[in-house]
Amino acid sequence: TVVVEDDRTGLSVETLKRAFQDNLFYIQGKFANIATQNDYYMALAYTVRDRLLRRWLTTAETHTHQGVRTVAYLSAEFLMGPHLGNNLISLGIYDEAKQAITELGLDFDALLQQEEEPGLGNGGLGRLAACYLDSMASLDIPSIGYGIRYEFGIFDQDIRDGWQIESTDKWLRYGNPWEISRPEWAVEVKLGGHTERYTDENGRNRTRWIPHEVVMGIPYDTPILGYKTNTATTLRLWSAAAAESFDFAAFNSGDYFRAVQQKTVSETLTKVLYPNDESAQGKKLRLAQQIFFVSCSLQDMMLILIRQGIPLEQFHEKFAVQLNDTHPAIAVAELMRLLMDEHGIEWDTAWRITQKTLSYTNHTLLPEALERWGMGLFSTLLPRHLEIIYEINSQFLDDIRRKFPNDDARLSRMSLIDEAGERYVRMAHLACVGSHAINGVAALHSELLKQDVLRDFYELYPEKFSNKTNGVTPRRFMVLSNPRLTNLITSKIGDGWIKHLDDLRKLEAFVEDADFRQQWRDIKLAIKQDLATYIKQVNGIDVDPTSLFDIQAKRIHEYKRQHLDVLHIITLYNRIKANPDVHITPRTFIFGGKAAPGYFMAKLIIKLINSVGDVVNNDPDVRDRLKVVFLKDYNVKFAQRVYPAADLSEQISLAGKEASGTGNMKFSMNGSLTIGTLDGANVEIRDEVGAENFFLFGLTTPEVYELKAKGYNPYHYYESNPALKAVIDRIASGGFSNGDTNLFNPLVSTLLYKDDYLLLADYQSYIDCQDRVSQTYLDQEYWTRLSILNSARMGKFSSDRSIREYCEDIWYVKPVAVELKE
Ligand code: DL6
Repeated sequence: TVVVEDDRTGLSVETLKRAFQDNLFYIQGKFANIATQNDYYMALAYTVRDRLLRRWLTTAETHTHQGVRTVAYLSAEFLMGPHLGNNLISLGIYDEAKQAITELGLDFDALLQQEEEPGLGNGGLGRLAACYLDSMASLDIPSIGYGIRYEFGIFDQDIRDGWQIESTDKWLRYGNPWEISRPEWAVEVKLGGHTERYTDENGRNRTRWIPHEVVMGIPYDTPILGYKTNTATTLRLWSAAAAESFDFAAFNSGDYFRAVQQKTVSETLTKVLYPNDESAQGKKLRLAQQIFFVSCSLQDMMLILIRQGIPLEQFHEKFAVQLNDTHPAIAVAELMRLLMDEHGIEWDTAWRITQKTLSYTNHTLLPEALERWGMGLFSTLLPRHLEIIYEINSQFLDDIRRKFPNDDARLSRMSLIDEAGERYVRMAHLACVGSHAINGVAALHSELLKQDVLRDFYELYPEKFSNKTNGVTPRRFMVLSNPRLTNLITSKIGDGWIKHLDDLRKLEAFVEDADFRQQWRDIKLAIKQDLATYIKQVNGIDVDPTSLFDIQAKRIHEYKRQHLDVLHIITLYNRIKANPDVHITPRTFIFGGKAAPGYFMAKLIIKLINSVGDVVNNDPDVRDRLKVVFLKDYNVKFAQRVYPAADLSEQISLAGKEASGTGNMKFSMNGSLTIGTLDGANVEIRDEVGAENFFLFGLTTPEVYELKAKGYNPYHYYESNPALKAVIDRIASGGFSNGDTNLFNPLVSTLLYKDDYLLLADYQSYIDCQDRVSQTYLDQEYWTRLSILNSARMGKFSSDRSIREYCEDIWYVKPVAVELKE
């Protein structure tokens, strides 16, 4: 019999080819001679999307039919990365698609590269949300991600004369084949205005909000297919639109500008992602973005229940809503408002539902990242929410008074309103009070929350607190990013590890197998060679792939201490200058990361890296033993090339500052060794891989506290350490700025006289540790053993493990199998 596969669902190479050509013709409207690379990418993307749709719709149908309990993951950021390759992996047709495209005479890798990634996040927090969506779908957890469809995501970064230059990220320019808009499910969001009391038909006192403005939220849905399962969940991103797009009264009176003004103002709401990582600025538009996506999402959940005839009193039974940091924390007041004002539910019931529904993850210990909103702004934009927050606060403070009588200091520390000076609404406090669960993102971070940042809340509600150490998806960050290593691992232990990452432990059996080690090394070298080729193309710098690739890739921030890495580079450079024949293990220092556009010091660090590179890379005394490369425009797509290429991963934040880190996990999984402090998840990574397989340096968190308490004097370290002094002096005297002693002065004087992040205190320990790294790298067999053990012991850091913990301890949501009907 002849079997003809359906062009929209068939998975064979022949069918994929036919479907691709069909989509090129009927969707892109092009034939081969005039088709652009982007047309080919789109045709392939639609071919893949077609194959997701059956699973997606069947999942929705199954979940609706069974009335399942669902996780709603609320996040202002989802840093998804390109979808095409990941979807091919999840569908299990990566090789077939590659063959089909190649047989059509096209370059498959070029088509993958063609995708403009949706950069709807700044860094770790947004990427974590994306990993969690992947794991929830892969574990068959009914779930939906809710966020904002920013028209411009994180800016594109260029480097000119060593400085960061930003440009807008026009990711939607050529269309987005992965999303489907659902204007029929639009909802309205109110802003501004005032409130009024009234008595309803049952004689109850109610409040109504008369807004100044109403904005429409249009949902755009993207399928999230789990790895080799039928479950495809949804990422629903909201785009703002004017409720009334054209003011005819204004138009008719001849005021053409005013006729469209409302539309422009409304659409501004979701125009752009705020590019600040770890810093909160009380900007009106940002608060408007937060209420916008939170209100849209909560209303959407209510509509889902209403359509199914489920009473809203059961809201908390049907939805577990996770607040990804405080950006969605206004949900506490908004859920109360919707339940009471819009659906007539009494305060006490509404409050019970709210607390049972919501849970809050904290992602930062930095004081400047804790969100608070000035009262003036808050009351103007959200007058009704402020009333609700006042009432929550009044009941909350009564609670504290009962538990801790006569403790006014505690009351003012814990109040939802900061009243010392100008008044602010404290969003972390609101989130803590309105949630039934509060968690940090690594063991150390969760402990520090309890001891320090949220100590009062821990004393009041110890039962709410737990730790959920972050994880990352091995599908994107191993299978897709590192096919060579994936194939080698799979050839030895089968492919079960992709869903059960603990299985990587089986690799330990091969550590003493010299052939295996050789293969492992060959793969690393080949990947480094690829990166070297890229560096040559983009940066014009020749790097030696056999040198130690020492990589620090993450947002640029003083607490992450990229400049400590630079102090090491200059230390080595000084050794060479003092004695050109000194032995140096050849190293390539690679940096990647963006600085917030308004963060002067971070931008100056980028300039310093590039300036040091200019000198070191071109000094004949160095004899190419050291190279310094800054890779511009670090994003998810690029990160996927970078993680597999590292020998050494730099995780060198000051202890007690990095909540978790997730890059640390991605590097280590791909066989790089870590040099790091006892900060964030480094602590647990070291526990897993073994202390002997981790390069540890630096002060511990208690030592940091102690040093600061007794009065830290960075200048003392400078004066008493000649090598350190020589490094700082070389920068200060213009050694990397053509003699200009002003350029890096802000950095130098901050280090000498302030040094909040204790670089000078950690300097010697870091240098000694780096010397051990250099020594260890000389023994390639030994290094390879450590590299294998690092991968083999990373099972804990799969986001599947994190999601299982959230499901069991916080969400109480169970997997639901999805069967495809024939
Ligand atoms: O939890 C994800 C990620 C952590 O791994 C990083 O350590 C942490 O810095 C980051 N936090 C933020 C803070 N944003 N806010 N607020 O991005 O979260």
